[in-house]
Amino acid sequence: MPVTSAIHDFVAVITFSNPPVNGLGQAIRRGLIDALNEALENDAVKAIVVTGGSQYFSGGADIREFNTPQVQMEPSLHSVINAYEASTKPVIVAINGTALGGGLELSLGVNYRVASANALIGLPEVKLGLLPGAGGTQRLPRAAGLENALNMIVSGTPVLAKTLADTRLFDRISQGDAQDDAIALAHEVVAAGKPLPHVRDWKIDHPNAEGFLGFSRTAIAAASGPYPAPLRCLDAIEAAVLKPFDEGMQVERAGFMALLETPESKALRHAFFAERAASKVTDIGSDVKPREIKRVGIIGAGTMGGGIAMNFLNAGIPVTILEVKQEFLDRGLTTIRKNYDNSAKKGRMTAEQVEQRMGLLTPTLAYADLGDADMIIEAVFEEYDAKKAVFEQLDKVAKPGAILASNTSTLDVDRIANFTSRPQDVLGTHFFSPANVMKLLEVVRGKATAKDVLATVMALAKKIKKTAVVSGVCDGFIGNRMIEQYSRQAGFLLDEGALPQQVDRAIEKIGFAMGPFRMGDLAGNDIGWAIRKRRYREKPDMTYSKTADLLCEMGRYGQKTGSGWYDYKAGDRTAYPSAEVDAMIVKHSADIGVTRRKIDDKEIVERLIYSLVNEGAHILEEGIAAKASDIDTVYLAGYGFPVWRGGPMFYADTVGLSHVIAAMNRYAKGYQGDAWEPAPLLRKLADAGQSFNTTAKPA
Ligand code: T1G
Repeated sequence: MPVTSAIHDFVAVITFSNPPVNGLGQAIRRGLIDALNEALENDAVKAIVVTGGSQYFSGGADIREFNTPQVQMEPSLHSVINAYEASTKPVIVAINGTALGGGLELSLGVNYRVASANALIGLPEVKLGLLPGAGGTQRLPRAAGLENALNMIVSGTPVLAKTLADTRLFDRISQGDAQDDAIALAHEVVAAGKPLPHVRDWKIDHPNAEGFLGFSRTAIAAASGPYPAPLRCLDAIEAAVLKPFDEGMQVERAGFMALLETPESKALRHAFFAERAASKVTDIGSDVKPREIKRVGIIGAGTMGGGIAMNFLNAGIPVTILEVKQEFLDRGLTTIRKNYDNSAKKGRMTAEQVEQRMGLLTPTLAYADLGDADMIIEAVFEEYDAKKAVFEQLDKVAKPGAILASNTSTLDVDRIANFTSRPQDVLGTHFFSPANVMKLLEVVRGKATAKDVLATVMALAKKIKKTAVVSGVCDGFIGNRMIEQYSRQAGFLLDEGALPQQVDRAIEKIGFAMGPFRMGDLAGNDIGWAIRKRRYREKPDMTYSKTADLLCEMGRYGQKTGSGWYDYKAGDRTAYPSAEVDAMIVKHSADIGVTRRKIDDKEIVERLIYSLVNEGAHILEEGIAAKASDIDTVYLAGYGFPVWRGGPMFYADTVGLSHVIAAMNRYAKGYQGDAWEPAPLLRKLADAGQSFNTTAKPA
């Protein structure tokens, strides 16, 4: 039963349950109303306690209902809160654990609130591009004070209940069991015949509310960038201060409805769902039991290997790290320690924690020392010969059932798996650099990868706080295969008339963290050069602008060599446009007989993003990605795609796929037009008026 009632003496205890986070879904809302009515009709009941009865009081509105008819069905959350507020018998909420969004708003509608000291309390709606839509903006400032409420609502960050102990929000902070304390309070209220207080009647006390709101408006406007929600939150809070309660509720309602329709909120909600959906693999059910990972081995103590190791150390998992030479091992360990020491200096961890983590790390030069590892991750050179040497060794020393993973970013995982006698235990774990910082992890499922191996790595990813997305085997997997098309377009734009700074500026203006050329300078242009050299052999038909090769021939590898697409000054990461590079680009256009033309920002943005979209469509069609939202998650978590645009596939859905095709057809008539052959899936969906993302289709 989603909602149950039990009578303790004369107190009705109503408990609602809706795993995983006690969201206030339709069945819960209905059950809460029925249980209330039953308690009101029962003469033996003198007071009512409402509780979530698990580690969650409630995560708020059930977001799984957001795109379904249930969300419109009565009773709405408003109706539930109104009914509880109108109760003629005292109602006490027992906040046993996390109370977020609508869960906190429900609590604010009743007469008394008891919270566990360590329960997390928050209104996180702003993180979904919304504002609290069930009275939170009106009641929280009355109960927790204007400044506390504003901070909580505008940041969306939850706080511990005990930090609000000196406000009117909670009548009691519980050190033990919140439900027991709520029942005790019910007894007191009934015995004393206490009145039924309502938060809506309370005044907002602040010595200079208007001054504070004015100051906050300036600060929020400056900090909220492209997001409309924070200022809308402020509007509603201001109405709580300046207007009667019911009028304030109308301002809140209007703000909520307006935000619901904004592309930013749609994109944020899509991103939230997409990330959680990515961890679910269709053919792996809960019957597939993950293997236990108690110890990890890592081959290679370079930048990648060291960064990967830190993820496990941070999660308390011991790591054995292997190198071929003592000198490399020493250097790797020094770097890891330096990273931790830097974090300690910035106050992010204590000196003791640094020692604890370093204590979990065992360096070795001997493969035999990896015999007790439950999972071994290889992070050596991107060459088959190097991988072959490592995996043949691992096959000899790894214990039966150990998972063997390759951190390759472009090579064929199936071929790597066949270097061993146990391809079922092999898969790819593609970390992004710096591996201890970047959230994305592409988990590459080989043809032979066993289900429990994949399930293990997906669960492990959660443990080390990565956003994991499953990719099939192909050159570049999801992220890099798409970025190659994007880089090709960036190069063609140079051939035709643009300069690196113009391309970067155009794409950064729409919200990308970094344009393709600044990104190349950061990552090292020599890496792309090496990959292209391989491509020239393997795929001679694939065309590229020569400018990137010419740049490397000039020795301009990027920040690490002090110059790349841009010039750099020592100790300064600012990218300064380079006259030398501009001249090289202009000369190259002349050499290939292209008359340079002025290219506008719109064309730059469309060509860069639609090149991602078209390759994404191929990837989806080939089953390399299981769903469009997985591709979006890759780009949001790993490639600096602006979150408020929801990822490339969602962005294309928002533009409309037929518009995307129309633009591609235009570009097909231009320079290097062959790149613009629409993927069959894109064409099919566009013809049918459909979108890539079916579950989170923008309305
Ligand atoms: N409803 C339903 N399911 C939810 C949920 C929710 N509100 N929140 C999370 N889940 C699922 C999630 O999909 C995942 O499922 C599992 O719970 C664990 O989540 C009118 C309109 C609660 C702090 O914005 O911030 O009230 O993948 O992996 O790190 O004002 O989820 O296991 O199947 O994230 O422990 C306001 C959003 C709604 C809360 C838990 N509420 N959620 O974090 O685990 S709007 C929110 C979170 C609202 C009213 C408005 C976090 C969490 P699965 P998880 P976690």
